[in-house]
Amino acid sequence: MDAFFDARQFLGLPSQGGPVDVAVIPLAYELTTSYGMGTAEGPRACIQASAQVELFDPTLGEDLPAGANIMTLEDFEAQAPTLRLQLDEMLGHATPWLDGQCFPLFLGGEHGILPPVIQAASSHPLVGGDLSKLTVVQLDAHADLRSHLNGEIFSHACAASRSLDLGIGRLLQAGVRAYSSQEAQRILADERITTFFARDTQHPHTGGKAWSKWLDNLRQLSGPVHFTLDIDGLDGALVPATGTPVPGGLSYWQAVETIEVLFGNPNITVISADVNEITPQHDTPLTQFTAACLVTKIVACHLLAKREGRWESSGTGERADPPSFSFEDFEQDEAFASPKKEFHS
Ligand SMILES: [Mn+2]
Repeated sequence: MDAFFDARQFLGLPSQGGPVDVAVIPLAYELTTSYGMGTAEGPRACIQASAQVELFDPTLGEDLPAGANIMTLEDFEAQAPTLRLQLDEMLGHATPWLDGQCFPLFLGGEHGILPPVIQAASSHPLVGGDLSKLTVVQLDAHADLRSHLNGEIFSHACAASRSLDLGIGRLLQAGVRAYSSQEAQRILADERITTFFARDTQHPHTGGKAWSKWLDNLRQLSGPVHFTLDIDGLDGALVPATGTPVPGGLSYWQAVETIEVLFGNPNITVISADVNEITPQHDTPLTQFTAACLVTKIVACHLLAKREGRWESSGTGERADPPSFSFEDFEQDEAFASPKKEFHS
């Protein structure tokens, strides 16, 4: 048995002790999943699958952990009796890691983990309590812009709407190919949103042009960024066990390119990321292994950005006190809270 291998840790790498460079934070959470079940077991399955991922990243040019201290936290399991109180619990769990000292990488769990992670980012030194400074970059099959799903405003299908309601400055989405008319209207009406639809970027003849435009948008960003990767943004063939696999999605290399271009932009700091909607696949580890490969890519690109001075660490201790906030008092942005009946999905 290899003394340096620990199956409970991402990539099997035990924490080195001392200051943490990357925190891998499993959020086993599944309360509002609408179709396939099993996202609560996804983070652990991804960590197990990561044992088979190569430690060598050609862009980084060396084996992970590449001198960094990567720490994998124990599974978070919400205890509170109501959904909103559980979101508060998740917020409390996430906030200490958004201190500007380390890079937190959350593993979900359903996409409903996004609003507490975004709220936790508000106390990051580069955000300083003003979420309008934050851009969210999202890969997803779904726009996640519903006002509610079956009456639940904190459904995974509303993750992006709730992040906008919390006050983020911009939302960039790609891979989107399953959405409602109400979501299509919000994309047009809310100037903070830029959506690249999969039917354009994956088009057999003109897709390359649309994809280049997406990458240009990433290159033009500035300021702090949170990256949210719903693995159903990838083509369903790559992630067949995810809750709602959808055909016609992004290729693996498009997801990799998005990560490399994003972390390569010298004008932004990716302060945090999440990879969500991972569901264990039992007949083959394809779904969780695909997720583990992309999580590894994010870690490698973060470490490269840090090494090359593109990651503005805010280590001077200037941190805003987390604002007093509870999801119990949360109200939707009225302009987009449609009273219309939603169809089931
Ligand atoms: Mn999603």
